[in-house]
Amino acid sequence: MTRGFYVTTPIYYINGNPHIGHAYTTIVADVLARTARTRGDAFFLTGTDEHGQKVADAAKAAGLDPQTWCDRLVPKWKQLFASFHVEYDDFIRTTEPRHERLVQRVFERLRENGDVYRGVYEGWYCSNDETFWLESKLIEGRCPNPECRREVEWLSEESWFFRLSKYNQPLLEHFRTHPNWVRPRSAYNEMMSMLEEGLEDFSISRAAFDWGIPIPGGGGVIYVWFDALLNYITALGWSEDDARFRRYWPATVQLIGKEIARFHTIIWPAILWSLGEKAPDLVFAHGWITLDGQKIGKSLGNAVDPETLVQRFGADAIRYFLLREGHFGSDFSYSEAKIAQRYNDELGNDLGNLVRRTLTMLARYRNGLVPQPGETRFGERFTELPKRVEEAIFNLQFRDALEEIWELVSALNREIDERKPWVLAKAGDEAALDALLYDLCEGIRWLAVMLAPFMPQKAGEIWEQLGLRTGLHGSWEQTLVWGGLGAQTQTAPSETPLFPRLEIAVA
Ligand code: ME8
Repeated sequence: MTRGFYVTTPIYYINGNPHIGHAYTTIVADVLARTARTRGDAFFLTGTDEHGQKVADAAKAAGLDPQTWCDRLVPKWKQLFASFHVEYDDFIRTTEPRHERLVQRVFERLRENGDVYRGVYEGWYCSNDETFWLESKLIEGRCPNPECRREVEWLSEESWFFRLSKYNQPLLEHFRTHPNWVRPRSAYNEMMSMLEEGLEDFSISRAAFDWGIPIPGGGGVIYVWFDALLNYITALGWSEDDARFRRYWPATVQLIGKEIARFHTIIWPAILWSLGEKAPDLVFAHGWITLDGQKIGKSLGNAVDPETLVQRFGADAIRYFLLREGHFGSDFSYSEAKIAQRYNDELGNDLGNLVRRTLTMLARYRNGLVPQPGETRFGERFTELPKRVEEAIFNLQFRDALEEIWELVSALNREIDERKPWVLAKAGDEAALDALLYDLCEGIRWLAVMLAPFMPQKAGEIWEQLGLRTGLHGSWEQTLVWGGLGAQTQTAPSETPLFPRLEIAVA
């Protein structure tokens, strides 16, 4: 059976409203899934992490029981993803019966095979990070996470443990034999040194509070991370729908922010191996969007409201910015001035004007009808471009992919500037004018196809302006053959520019 492409995002804590960081990972997953769908079968999962103290505390502060709170928050998250044109295949909530059932089954399975055992846990716990810390790691008695630094509490309770130490050697081995399974390199190296330091078993039950999945047979609830990680296989129907599970597992790529790399590249594969399943092919731990040098986040209170950004710049411009601004994997800083600049220069001037100028000339010289192709100056030169763009996307180098696409944008603009269609028209060189106008329209058609994963709505608008109806999301190999645009296609230029200029007051 051929395997489908499976991409996941973290499931997000819903202790508050979503911010731009959550939109970011989900948009990246969407770009991958949309590109993968042009080649065949793809499955894209996102969702919400609803158990644990953090969510329980937020509900309490709002005077609601946790379930009611979650039910009220989830629509906001779904709305956000819809505003950004995200098309996931499944949205999982950890309070759904399908998930609770699976987590309990896994717990029982691991208890039977001895990887989950009973002991006493004593230690320092940070409820904000839902993490136990060794005393030696605390900084002045507080949580060592630089983004948190909250007070930790001493917990002492009977507990169920997961035998992580048993997987220390297999993990080291896996990291050594699969040097690209965790990217970027910085995350790989950091995880490798944790493995070299040695792993300890850790507690996976909580007796002190009850907002979680009950441990089968009693004794508290299951630790929120143990519960949450399993979402990735719940959605595939692990232990219930084997054909579906085998079709997508191991995941092609699991996207996460770098702060949760330890959970996904050390604990997660260990749990999977304990179940007899494989580790994902790739975990990519991306960098942070920062504001004034600090990670944007709920806890710091510097969160940027994504809906406001959509209203101001449009969803596709934000998608473009997020993928174009930083190298995927590295941190990058956020500012509205930077978004506005890319919007006006790259989207408005380069791309938007190219489409407008071309279609205006076509209307003037050819009644808006695509002419017969002539001798092309582009076909050969760009034959390899789609392949290079695709490769960059599947290699998660989104910035490079967009830069490659912009080579074509610039080449087409240069062609207009240098060959001056108005001069050809005046000179009555009809054959040269036909060939040039055809190349420009065909180039724009190629741009729409390659930009569709990044800017689905704008690509759709370009497609319509070209007078095309279907095929925007088809296989690149078949669609991107130079000359594919039919002569005599009636174009339908729009009055409104694709990216109306923003007047910006930049501080
Ligand atoms: O960690 N820049 O949920 P969470 C880039 N529930 N990405 C950011 C970001 C920023 N400033 N802020 C958040 C959790 N993100 C757990 C995950 S998975 C089994 C459980 C993104 O609500 C990034 O993907 O804290 C990060 O890893 C995720 O949101 C954390 O979301």
